Amino acid sequence: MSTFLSNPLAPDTKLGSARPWSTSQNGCELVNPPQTAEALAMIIITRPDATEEQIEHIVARIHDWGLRAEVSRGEMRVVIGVIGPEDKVREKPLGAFPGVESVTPVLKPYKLVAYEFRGMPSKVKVGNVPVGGKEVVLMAGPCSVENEDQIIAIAQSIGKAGAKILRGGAFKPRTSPYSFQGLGKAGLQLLAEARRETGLPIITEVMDTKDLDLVCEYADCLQVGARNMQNFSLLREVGRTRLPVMLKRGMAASIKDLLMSAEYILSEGNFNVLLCERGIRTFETMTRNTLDLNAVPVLKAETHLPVVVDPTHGIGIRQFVPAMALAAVAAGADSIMIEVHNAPELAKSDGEQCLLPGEFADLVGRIRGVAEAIGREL
Ligand SMILES: [Mn+2]
Repeated sequence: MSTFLSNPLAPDTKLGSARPWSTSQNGCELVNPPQTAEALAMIIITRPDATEEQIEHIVARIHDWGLRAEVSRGEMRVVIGVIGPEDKVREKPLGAFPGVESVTPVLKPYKLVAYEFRGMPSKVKVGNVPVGGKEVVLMAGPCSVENEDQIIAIAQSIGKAGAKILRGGAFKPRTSPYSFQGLGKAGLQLLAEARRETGLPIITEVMDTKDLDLVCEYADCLQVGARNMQNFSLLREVGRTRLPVMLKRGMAASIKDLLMSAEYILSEGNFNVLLCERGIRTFETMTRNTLDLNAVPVLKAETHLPVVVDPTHGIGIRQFVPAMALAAVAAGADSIMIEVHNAPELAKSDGEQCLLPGEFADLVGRIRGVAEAIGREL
């Protein structure tokens, strides 16, 4: 049984011609958008005694009708998500199939990201690392990629300490246009070199649709930053790739806003989405942001997508990052992203909030303790 996401809007559903720009070695390939934005999701839950033939028959019929099916297999039951134009879905007698126990429309404004749509948590694979299972996955690395020595040294130390994914910004969204903006393509190349050296898959931010093709050539996971959470044209474009996407919550966005933004990505056919809580802006001034850990259990209940917490940006002060990382694991986060720098005083961005490699290694041991206490592992 696999809980990995298959893609119900896969290109084999004959939706027209391929887009011109891109296939890369990293699986960033464009497929075509779904025919209608007004999709309805209907959830079919099968009976515990439903046979494999009955399930195959249901899926085949859904395809015959020009609708799409997403099959999730649980211990006792199979959940089949049906997607298509509302008028078309409603007229089909989905409850008439042998083996069906219930048919329910997803009434929430978000459909494909809703927990009910799969009826179980999803795993998303970043490179060869599954996020969303029993293991709490650590992502770490510098805020910005600065030079070869820096990124290689940090990648090696975080890998040795137990991180499974390397982060690093090549395109940096900065509050000031006069601040360091990132190395761009050279930064991506350095990340790829660090991946070769360490075997760690890489996550890096894409800020603009015009850079997407380039970033896709290098990244194992695309990051859409907090400031771009409602950049809908960017969301649609990353939704047309097949790379995993980590979507960060905007600093003034509600949990529902985050889910609706994720829906944009899934509606384009890319189900490989991670949601990231990274702190919201409140009246508080003692910390950079307010890390909203409420979002973790709420998201885990509302969506099947894995949840990442970024305590570094959430609190913004090195000394307090470990406490919030531990709290995030306790709250149920599937992954923790932490900024680490080997010489924070020289960092071109966010030096005041990144951990030193030794501090990170120390934190990993404590995260393991919390993970085990709540029945998870590292
Ligand atoms: Mn940063």
